[in-house]
Amino acid sequence: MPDFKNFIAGAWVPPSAGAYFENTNPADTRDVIGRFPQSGPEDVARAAASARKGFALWSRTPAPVRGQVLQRVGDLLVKKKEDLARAMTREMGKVLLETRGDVQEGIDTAYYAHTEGRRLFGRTVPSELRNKWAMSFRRPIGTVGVITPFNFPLAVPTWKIFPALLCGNAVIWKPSEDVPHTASLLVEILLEAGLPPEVIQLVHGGGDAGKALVEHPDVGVISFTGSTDTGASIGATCGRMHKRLSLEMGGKNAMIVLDDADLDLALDGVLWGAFGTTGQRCTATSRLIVQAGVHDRFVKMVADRALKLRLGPGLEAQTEVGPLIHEASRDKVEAYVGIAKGEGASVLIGGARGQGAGLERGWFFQPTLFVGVKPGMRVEQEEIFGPALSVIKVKDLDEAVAVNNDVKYGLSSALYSRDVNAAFRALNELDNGITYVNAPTIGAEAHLPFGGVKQTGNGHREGGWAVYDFYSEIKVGYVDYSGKLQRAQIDTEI
Ligand code: UN1
Repeated sequence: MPDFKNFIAGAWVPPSAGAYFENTNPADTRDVIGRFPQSGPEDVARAAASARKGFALWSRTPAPVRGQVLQRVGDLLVKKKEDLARAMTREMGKVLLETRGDVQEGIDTAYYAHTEGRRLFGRTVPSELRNKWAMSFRRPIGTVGVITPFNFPLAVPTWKIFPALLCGNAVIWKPSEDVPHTASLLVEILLEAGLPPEVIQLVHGGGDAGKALVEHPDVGVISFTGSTDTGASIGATCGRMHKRLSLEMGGKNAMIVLDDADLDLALDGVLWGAFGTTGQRCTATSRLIVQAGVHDRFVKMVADRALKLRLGPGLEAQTEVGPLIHEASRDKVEAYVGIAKGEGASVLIGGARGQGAGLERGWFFQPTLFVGVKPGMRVEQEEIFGPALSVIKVKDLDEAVAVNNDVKYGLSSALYSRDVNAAFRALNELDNGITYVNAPTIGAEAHLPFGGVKQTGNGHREGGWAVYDFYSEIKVGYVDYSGKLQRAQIDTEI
């Protein structure tokens, strides 16, 4: 079994304490991908010292030149797309079609970053005084700590690392313990593309490594995607230490289906939204809010099709739903089946582990439909992060909006209707960072801002143009060429 290493101070190195963890295939736990470093504060401290040097060099490199490195990263991702997708599916379970999409999202993010190197706009504005110039521009910040989840092992890290690099920062990356192999492959690509080695540091490990990164005084910026609980403790530390922080956390995303919807279209949408990635997306559809007139018919349509979804290893061509990431995750979904029943909902389909040939050694769980769910029940309020969908019946759009909004999260939502007035009302009234009309809650594109309201985040956005604000400091410059003292707000002409 191979031993993988950290990448610190320009070299692949073993962890300082000599401890490792195993990384296994969630579809077949006999398949061990390798042992990865269990890092701690010492490794993080070495990474931070090296990142300072990397930053000194990289922050002075012209942004268009930094962009060219990211262009080469994009080219390498294109070239290696299939191999990466296979490694990712082996490591975290989702079907190949989806890991290819995950790599594509990284490619899109790389090319966006490349061209942003020739923009990174500041603003030049008129001064209120004569013969004075007023402008703003962007400066790199320093060392950015990036902590990423398992479900998009490539795309989500690229959302953070690529703009952070393009803005001229150095990065220390602590990927999820569930997907360290993809992380190692991506760092190899960054180096092959010509990124100066000390600009990127890869520190594998679990909570200890993450905590050391968040607490390190040299790491002034933290970007985290993961659970709301972990985000809260990171937030407490960053608040105390006055760090810049971007949090992307849970969701309890709803699809609303009105009586006038194209039900066949909504059916394709809900299956993809709820059971794609085995429900393990922060954008996954986990509530289906259906208007009374079509409720019974639509629920039957969903149940009939969901029953036919083929569970299996993501590397097999016929598989539609892969395994959950690990045992604790399957236990959690299983526990929610008991919780749903205890609260008076019924399990229409699924509710059990995957059974049958080829499913014995992985963390498979059947697509599950909870019906008779009432607003306020735990399966209606809490993020399950698995293939479980709660169905809620409502009388009209007003009630649907109220149900959608009455959760602590606010990432994504979807409305299926043919009524243009309903569509615009949904866009305006649903409390989410993203609303889809006649499309499922998943599938955000890399060049638009991504993020949620309420407990989903802390006000920042990833993706698109917005993320560049997070990774750069705005500096303002005034040049007075009048040759005399001009006092702002005092020597006024009006
Ligand atoms: C996530 O689940 O953390 O919109 C990200 C989507 C994907 C990204 C999901 N493009 O579903």
